[in-house]
Order: sequence, then structure tokens, then C-alpha cells
Amino acid sequence: MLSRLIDKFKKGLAKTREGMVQKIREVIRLRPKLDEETLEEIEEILIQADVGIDPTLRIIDSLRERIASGEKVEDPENMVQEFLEDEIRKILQPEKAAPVTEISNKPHVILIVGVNGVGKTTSIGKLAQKFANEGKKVLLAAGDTFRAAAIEQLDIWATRTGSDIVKHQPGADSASVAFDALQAAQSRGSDIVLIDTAGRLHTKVNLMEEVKKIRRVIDKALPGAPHETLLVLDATTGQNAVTQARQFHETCELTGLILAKLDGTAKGGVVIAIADDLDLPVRFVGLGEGPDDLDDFDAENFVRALFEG
Ligand SMILES: Nc1nc2c(ncn2[C@@H]2O[C@H](COP(=O)(O)OP(=O)(O)O)[C@@H](O)[C@H]2O)c(=O)[nH]1
Ligand SMILES: [Mg+2]
Repeated sequence: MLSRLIDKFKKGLAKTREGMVQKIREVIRLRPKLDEETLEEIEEILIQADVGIDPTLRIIDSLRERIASGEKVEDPENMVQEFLEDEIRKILQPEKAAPVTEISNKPHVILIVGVNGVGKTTSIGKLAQKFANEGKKVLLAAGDTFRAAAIEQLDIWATRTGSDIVKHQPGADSASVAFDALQAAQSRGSDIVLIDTAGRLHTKVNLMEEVKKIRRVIDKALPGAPHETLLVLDATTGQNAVTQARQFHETCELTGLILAKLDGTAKGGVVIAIADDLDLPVRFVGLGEGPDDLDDFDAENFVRALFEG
């Protein structure tokens, strides 16, 4: 189970590993003397991999100190790799301490937000599959009422995962879809409610206000809900994902993140930038488009997958 997960992570992170870890190894192989120029090249590689400016500068500074300490380095390639692994693990550590999705509410309500096209609906489908696999009764709420296609897309996931769905006509008020979904969930005895929403730009005030309205209505239908509000980010957007997370966090009371499309991107370092910048756990990562391509995020697996192989 664990090794299957690591293999999946490894596959998903292959491009980030090539663009970051393997490039750093090459640099050191060519310039085993860990001088200022080598450090600058490593710094450049980390920034290219979207590790973020601040964490990169801190990592390089402490590497510089370590080198200046005069310790005899037998194998510079190995020393730097282990050093980076430790530093990255330290940055991701709070993630590890974060609580896993605790399901003590019935129904447990998860609101999903994010900008257009990041992978919200697909992530909901994958979460529905994950919960269905655990024997839970899942209800999906088609809160993205902007386009008929968005409702159909969620409907397909409902069928595929054997979940219930509450949907209204295109153009309907998404808060009322959420309200109806919660009433339906309570009368049908659903375990999990996953609420889809329309993509919104974090810069558009009225759309962000709409999320607040949805939240208020949900709380009215079931006091205390939503129990989780997860922001979906597209890993391929790199540093832009960090900006989005910051702004959504200000309005939407986020409890965690889903990092979609981590497969096939060379920008996987963004996980490090996000963990460094925000006090928010990455709960799940998307590693493909299929129903089983969503995994729990685990810092240790991430580091292992990034550096091994
Ligand atoms: N490769 C890959 N594609 C994904 C992932 N998650 C979503 N997608 C794709 O991204 C596109 C947009 O996804 P969608 O869920 O409709 O985004 P939404 O607008 O936020 O609801 C679709 O083509 C999905 O198949 C992922 O983890 N990996
Ligand atoms: Mg959608």
C-alpha cells in the first residue's frame, strides 16, 4: 500500500525530480567545489522549480553556513542532497502534524472552492470515489450553476461513484442548491456532502462574497457546517497558486488545500512554497484525471518521491 503510494508519487513527481533534484546533482558533479557560483546555480534551480524565493534563499543561506563551517565533505553530491531533504522536510513538517480529515459529523460537509479550471469538479469526483471505497454514503451538490456542462460533469461523477446528487437548473442560486443538498443529506442519512462551486477569480470581490453567502446558508441548514472548506489549486500554475491561496484564505476560512495536477508538472516545488507561506495543510494531491488519482498528502512520501530514483 505504502510502496504503491510512493510509486505513484514518484511517477507524478518525475518532472519535478528531473528539473530540480537531478539538475542539482549534475551541477555538483560538474562543479564538486561547493563555491559561491555553485550555490548560485543551485539557488536558480530551486527558484525555477517553484520552491519560492523566500524558502530558497533561506535554504541556500543555511547551506552556505554549513559549507563555511569547514566540515570535511567527502561526497558533495550526497551531502547537498541530504541537506536539501532535511530542509524541505522541516518546511513541510507542519503538514505532517495536521489532522487527517476527521469524520465525526453526519453528514460531514466539505465545500470546494477555487478559480476556473483548477480541478474542483474532478477532485470532488475523486473524493466521492475515495469515500465510496470506504463504504460511505456520499451526496454531491451541483453548486456550479453557471454552465449546464458543469452540472452534467458532476452528474457523470455521481453515476460513476454511485453517489447521490442534488442539482438545480443552470443559472440557479448556488446557495439554494447547497441548502437543498444539506436538507436532502439529512433526510437520506448521507455521510458526506461535497459541494461544488463555480470557478471564481480571487480578485473579484462579488464572487468572493458569494462564497460567504453559500457558507452562511450552509450554516443555517446545518449549524457548524461546512466542516471543511478546501481550496483546489493547480500545481502547474506555480507561484500563482500561492497568491490564490493567500487571497482565498482571507475570505473563505479555508481549512486545507487540494493540490491538483501534480502529475506531469515540473513545478512540484510549489508544495514547499505553499507550506512555507501559509499555515494550511495540503490535504490531498491530484496525480491524474482518473477516479483513483487522488491521494492523501504526506510530507515524508513527498520528500522520498522527490529525491529517490
Ligand atoms: N493531469 C491531471 N488533470 C487534472 C487533475 N485534476 C483535474 N484535471 C483536469 O483539469 C481539467 C479541469 O478540471 P475541472 O475539474 O473541470 O476543473 P474546475 O473548473 O475547477 O471544476 C479537466 O480536464 C480535468 O480532467 C489532475 O490531478 N491531474
Ligand atoms: Mg467545475
